[in-house]
Amino acid sequence: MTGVSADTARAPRIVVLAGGVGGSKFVVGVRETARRRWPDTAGGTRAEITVVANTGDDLWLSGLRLQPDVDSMIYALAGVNDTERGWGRAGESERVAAELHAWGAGWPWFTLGDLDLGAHIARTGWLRDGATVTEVVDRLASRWPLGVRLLPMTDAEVDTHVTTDQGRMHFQEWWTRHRAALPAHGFDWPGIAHAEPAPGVREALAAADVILFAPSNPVVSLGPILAVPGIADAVRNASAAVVGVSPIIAGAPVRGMADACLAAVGLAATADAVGRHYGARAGGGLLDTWLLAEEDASLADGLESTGLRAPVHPLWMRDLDGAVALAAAALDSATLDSAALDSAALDSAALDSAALDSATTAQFAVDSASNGLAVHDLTQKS
Ligand code: FO1
Repeated sequence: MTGVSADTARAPRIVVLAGGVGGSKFVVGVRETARRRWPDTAGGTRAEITVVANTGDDLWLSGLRLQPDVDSMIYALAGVNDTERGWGRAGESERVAAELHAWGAGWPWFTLGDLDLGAHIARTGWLRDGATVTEVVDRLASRWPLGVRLLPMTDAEVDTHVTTDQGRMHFQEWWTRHRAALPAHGFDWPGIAHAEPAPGVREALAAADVILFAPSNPVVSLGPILAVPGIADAVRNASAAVVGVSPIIAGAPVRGMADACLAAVGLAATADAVGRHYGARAGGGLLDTWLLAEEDASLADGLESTGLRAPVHPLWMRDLDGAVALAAAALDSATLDSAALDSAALDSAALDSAALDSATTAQFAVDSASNGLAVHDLTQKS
């Protein structure tokens, strides 16, 4: 791989599919990596970063529209997030929540912070005025200089529901009230079969140089994004390198309760099972590369036999340095070798070890029926 001179080259177009806390931490790492590798003159980056956010976690509560993953992303990129709790605003107070509970309104197990409520009220007002979800997300994201373009996966309402032993309920009730401990048998997103990707999503994927799957919950964060008709195909057909980061390390989710979600759709909580679930593009799946944790190095050979590249890196994002190192490893794993691209920063040892040529990948092509991702299968336990 050879770099090209900075004055004729352009910085890469990076698209990240993301949801949840893991997704927002990873995107912060991608932004910082881009700032260091492709700096502009104003302290930002010349790279174009588009984040496609999960909106499957969204809900109506006390007459307000909540978008937890969109808000987590905005708060984290703005640096106003509560890093201990993992959701909501730092320095939050709960006076309104106490009043709601006293009135018997809302869900007693689901706390709406006072600062956070400002976002929900603003969003609901704009939606009631006729704005689309894309327009609302754009307005919310414009409050702070986030350094990325934030798009919802769709403008349609496709809130996740869970089928459990105690009936069907909204995802947030299962996740927050029951801490994902109620045995679940599947997830569904009413109306998603007729949803369309939000304006700009297909175009961003088609124009991307690299597409990154954040280490987000594969079932309820990236699952809904990929279940919006047209998005999985746009990833499959993209000219970009597609790199996923495992959210599972040594048989356990990095954070959250992804193991319960995986069990509900009949998948093991292993980096191997999730990598095979997404599948290699060489075999009709979605990924070229699946980044494994060092703890899972023994899985690499098996995954590579399915046509995936499976480089091994530290995957923990304990702080900004960890998130930057992970984002850098993900970008290094992409073969950004277009002559028009400023790839000078991509000639690291990690890149050299990770990047096999496409012929090598293609020779591992496997039967797409056994390996390709069937996102709609997530609706049922197999
Ligand atoms: N998570 C909780 O565990 N308890 C809560 O009371 C809670 C409130 C809440 C309010 C707004 C919001 O945007 C997110 C909130 N979350 C809460 C987080 C959320 O339930 C999930 O962690 C995400 O949807 C999963 O990505």
